[in-house]
Amino acid sequence: MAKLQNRMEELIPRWRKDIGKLVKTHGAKKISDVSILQAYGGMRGVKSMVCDTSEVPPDKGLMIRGTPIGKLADKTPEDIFYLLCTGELPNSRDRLTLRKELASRAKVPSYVWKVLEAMPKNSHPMCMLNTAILCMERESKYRKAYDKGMQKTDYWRPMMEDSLDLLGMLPTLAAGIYRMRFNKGRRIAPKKGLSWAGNFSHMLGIKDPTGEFADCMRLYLVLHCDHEGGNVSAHACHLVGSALSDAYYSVSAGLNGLAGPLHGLANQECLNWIIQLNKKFRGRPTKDDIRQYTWDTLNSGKVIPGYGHAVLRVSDPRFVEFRAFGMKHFPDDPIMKTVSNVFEIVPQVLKEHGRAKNPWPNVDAGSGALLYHYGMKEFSYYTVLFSISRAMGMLSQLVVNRALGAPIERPKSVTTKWLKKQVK
Ligand code: CMX
Repeated sequence: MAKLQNRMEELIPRWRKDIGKLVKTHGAKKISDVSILQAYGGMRGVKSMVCDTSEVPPDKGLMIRGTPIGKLADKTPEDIFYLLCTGELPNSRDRLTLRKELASRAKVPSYVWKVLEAMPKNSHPMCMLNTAILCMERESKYRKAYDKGMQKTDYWRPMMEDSLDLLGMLPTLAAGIYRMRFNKGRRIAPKKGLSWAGNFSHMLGIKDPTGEFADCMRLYLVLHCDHEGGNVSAHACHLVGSALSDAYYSVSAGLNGLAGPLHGLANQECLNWIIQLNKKFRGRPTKDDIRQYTWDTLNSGKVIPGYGHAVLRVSDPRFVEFRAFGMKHFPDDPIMKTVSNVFEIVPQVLKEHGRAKNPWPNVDAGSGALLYHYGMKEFSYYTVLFSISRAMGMLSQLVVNRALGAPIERPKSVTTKWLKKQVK
C-alpha cells in the first residue's frame, strides 16, 4: 500500500460512486422524523447528517470505521488518523511514512509565538490554542488553491495538505503553550525519529524515566480522536467547513466548542470535583462520603462532571480503557482510587436523582486522574490535550466531506408561532 494520499486517491472515486448510487436509488427514503420536543431540545436523536469516520451506537460506544475503540487502544495516533481517513489500518511502512510526513511539518511559524507571547498571561490555554490556529490561516494551501480556482473534485487534496500541516504542528504548538503558559522554561524542540505522540510528550518536558507517561499520552491521543459527526466540536467544524472555509477556520471553530464545560472542558471540571472530594475527606472518602458529596453537588444545582452523555447509554469504553491503564500502573494512587469508587456510587445516585438519561461515566470521568498522576497538574490544559487528538477526527471528516462534495449546511428554522399553528 502506498502513502495516505495515494490510498485516498484510489478510494474516493469508489465512495463517490457508491454514495451516488445510494442517493439516486433511495434518495427519497425517510430516515428520521422531528418532533417539537427535538426542535427545542438540541435536535437530540435527529438523524440528519452523515459521518463515515466513526459512529457511536448508544449501547456500545465509539467505533472507528466499524472497529470498537477498545480494540484500538494499543494503536498509535498515526494508525488512527490513517484509519479515520481510509477505513483501513496502515501497514508498518505506511505508518512510518505518515509519521515522517507529520514530523516534516512540525515547525510552527515564528509569528505565532509572538502572538501568543502578546496575550495576557492568564489567558485560558484553549483560547491560546485557538488563537494560534486561527492566526495561521494565512498558511492554508486549500484557500490559496481555491482562490486560484480548482475543480470541486480536487478540494480534498489541498484540504488533506492543510490537515497534515495542522496535525504536524499541533504537538509543537500545544507543548509550546504548556511551557509558556505554566512557566516551564524554554520550548523544547522536536526530536528526530520519535512518533507523533512520543514527540509531543518529549516537548512537554515532563519527567518520564520509564516511558510510561509517553504511553499514557499515546493512549490519550488515540482515545479522544473522534466521536461521530453531531457532537458540538465535530458539528461546528463540519458546519464552518461546509461554507468551504479552510481547515484553520473550521478546526478553530470546532475547538471553540470543545472549550465549553458541557463538552471538552468537563475533563478539567471532573478532576477538580474528585480532588475537592478527596480534600474534604482527607484523601480517603468512604463510599457513604461519596454518595453524600454527589447529592450535595446535585442539590446545589450543578451537574456531576464526567457522567452522562447525549448519545451513550453505557459506560464509555474510553473511560474503561483509561481506568484499566490507571489500575494497571498505579492502583494505589488516592485520586485513581477515588475515581474507581466514584464509578461505583455516582451511577446509582444519578439513577435515584432521575434526571440524566445516562447515569454512566463518559470519557472525562477518568482521564484527568492519569495526567495528574504523572505530574501534569494544570487542569486548564487538559482540554488542549483533548483538542490535539480530536483534531484528527475533525480533519479527517473535513477531507472526506470535501472528497464527497458535501454541500453547504443550511437546516430550516421555524418560529414558535409557526409551531403553534401546526398543532392547532
Ligand atoms: N449530572 C447531573 N445532571 C445531569 C447529568 C449529570 N452528569 N447529566 C445529565 N443531567 C441532567 C441534565 O442537566 C438535564 O437536566 P434538566 O432536565 O434539568 O435540563 C437532564 O439530566 C437530562 O439530560 P440528558 O438528556 O440526560 O443529557 P443531555 O444530552 O442534555 O446532556 C451532557 C449531556 C453530557 C451535557 C450531560 O450529561 C452533562 O452535563 N454531563 C456532565 C458534563 C460532562 O461530563 N460533559 C462531558 C461529555 C463528554 C463530551 O461531550 O465531551
